[in-house]
Amino acid sequence: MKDPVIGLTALRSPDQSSYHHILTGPYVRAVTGAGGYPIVVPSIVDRCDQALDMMDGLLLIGGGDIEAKHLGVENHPKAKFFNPLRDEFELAMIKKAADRKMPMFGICRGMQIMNVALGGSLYQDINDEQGTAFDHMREQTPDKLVHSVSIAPDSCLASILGTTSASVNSVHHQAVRDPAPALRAVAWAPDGVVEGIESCGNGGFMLGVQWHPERIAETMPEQRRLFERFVKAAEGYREKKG
Ligand SMILES: [Mn+2]
Repeated sequence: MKDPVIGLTALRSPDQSSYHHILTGPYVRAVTGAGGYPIVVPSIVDRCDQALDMMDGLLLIGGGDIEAKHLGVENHPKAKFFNPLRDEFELAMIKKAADRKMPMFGICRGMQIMNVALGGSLYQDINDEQGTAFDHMREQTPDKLVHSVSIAPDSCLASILGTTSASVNSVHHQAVRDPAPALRAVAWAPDGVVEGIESCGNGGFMLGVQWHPERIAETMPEQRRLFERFVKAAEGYREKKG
């Protein structure tokens, strides 16, 4: 049997000086390592259905900040690296994937935009708006474990990781504020910043983490399991789809 096809929405150059639709290596390795076949999905807003028809799972990768107009407010002065086309494309993809009950996994920005697409809100800058004194952005390279998270014991996330506390490599200054109605906050940094959201009842699978499991999956089996569980959900979706 062929590997489930995982569509990863492409990263685009933040300054938009480049027309590249990029997928970086760690995501490719993490998906293939979990038994999925990764494809890059470029930001073509009017071809969402064509892309989704080819896919069994949607993986939303990291990137720059989301424009605040999607939250109905003005951009915060510290918000940066906007990519309007990518925002528009991913918001449409997430809504359509949710309608199809396609498994979704959001990483960093991917978790945030999943929450926005499904009706949740964000802190545009956690230091200014959530009030934390902790700098979640202090490590510029997302390989280092920088803070702990506590995980709801009755969550899918805890059951996948096999623990209710973990050290994570999170690099961000925005975060989920109110989870979307369909999603539940299931992991928190010590300062209360949301680091995980999910909905995995009723046969569905939507998971978002604020850290970068693709960067540590090769050395940390519990982080690798996030991809394995997601790919397994994609396999189940494909079987149901027929
Ligand atoms: Mn963090």
